[in-house]
Amino acid sequence: MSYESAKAAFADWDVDTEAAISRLKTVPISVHCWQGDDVTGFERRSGTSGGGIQATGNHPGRARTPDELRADLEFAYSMIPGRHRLNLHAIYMDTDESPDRDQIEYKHFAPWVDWAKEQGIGLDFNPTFFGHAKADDNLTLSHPDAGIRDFWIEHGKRTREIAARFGAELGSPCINNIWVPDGYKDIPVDRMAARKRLEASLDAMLSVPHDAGQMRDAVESKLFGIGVEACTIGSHEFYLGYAIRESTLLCLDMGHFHPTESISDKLSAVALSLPQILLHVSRPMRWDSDHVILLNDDILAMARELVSADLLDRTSIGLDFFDATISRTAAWVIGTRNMQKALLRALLMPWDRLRSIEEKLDFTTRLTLTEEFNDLPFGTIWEEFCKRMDTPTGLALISALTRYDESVAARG
Ligand code: RNT
Ligand code: ZN
Repeated sequence: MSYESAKAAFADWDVDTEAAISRLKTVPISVHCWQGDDVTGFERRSGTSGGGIQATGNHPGRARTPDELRADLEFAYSMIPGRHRLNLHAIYMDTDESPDRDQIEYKHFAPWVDWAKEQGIGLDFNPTFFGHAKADDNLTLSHPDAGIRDFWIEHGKRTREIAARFGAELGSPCINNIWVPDGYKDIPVDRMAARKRLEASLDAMLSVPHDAGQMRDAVESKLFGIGVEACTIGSHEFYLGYAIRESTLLCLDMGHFHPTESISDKLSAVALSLPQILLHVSRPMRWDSDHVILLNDDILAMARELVSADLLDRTSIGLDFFDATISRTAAWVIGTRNMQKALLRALLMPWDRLRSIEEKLDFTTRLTLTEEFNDLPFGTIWEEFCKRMDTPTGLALISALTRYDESVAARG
């Protein structure tokens, strides 16, 4: 089908495909660096990720150095329409020095900023509270030992400073997202004490004010993790309250809730109390497994809420998945494009018509319309978008992904 006839098919429903395409161009996705190397990082002092985060698989081609990771990202970005961001974790330093987490400085990450400037992309950041001897108990900011808490508080403070510098250098606010693995494997007797310690540590970490034009704090909740089945200190209720009280962003990760709960329903609810939201778009399978996101009902429902509730301008869309059984660059490309496809579909919905029918409580027509509408030629609009953005689709995309994957297979 030609773009012109697809455009006409949408116009029959009073949907303007040009407006949808223009809007989609302006939505950046924060691509997470950690899909490129299975959450390993470039620290010289520690190894596996830990903290319940686990990438499984041994597909060849894992990026082993910052240069390899940047090369992989450049390729991935060239296959993703539009201009996006990079989400770095503190273990992705690029330096010959071996600073411990409480010693990291901007200079250890400066090469990333030079590269981001060259690429014309913004950076986001994350303190890394896992994969370290001082996180072996799965307790960091809520550890009963004040020395351990102080170590992690210092780490967090430093990441905020680095994030602010990222934002200043790149002229775009850097979101610094705090996720800690803290929790208990078996039933604790004093949840309150642990939560008070986490709260006090966060307060100490966030005590230094930073310009919101340079950096913004986000806090990420979780239901449970492997090894912390009985109690997660930073639960949803904990962080929802904290974010509202302290004016931080709330990060909603799609893998961090009970499987029958969905982020799509939470967005409009939390947005009433929070000015800005961060998403970790992910695909949980049976647990927080971080599979590559598909264009499935969950993603579509979430994108629809972002558009329907007019939340696109105050939501930062970050990705959080890592699969080591497939090409890591293909994983980035497929996942990011799926997020964009979901947004495009949402932007192409006949919202006015649907809203007026819902207001009349005409649920039959609402269902008929949404289901008939599914047959419209969304794929043709997506193809047109990719063509305008100079990005391949279909067979051309597949062969480019395969060629790149073959070119990095010898990395060992
Ligand atoms: C862990 C959280 C967290 C991490 C990243 C690497 O369950 O989702 O966001 O995946 O920080
Ligand atoms: Zn996450």
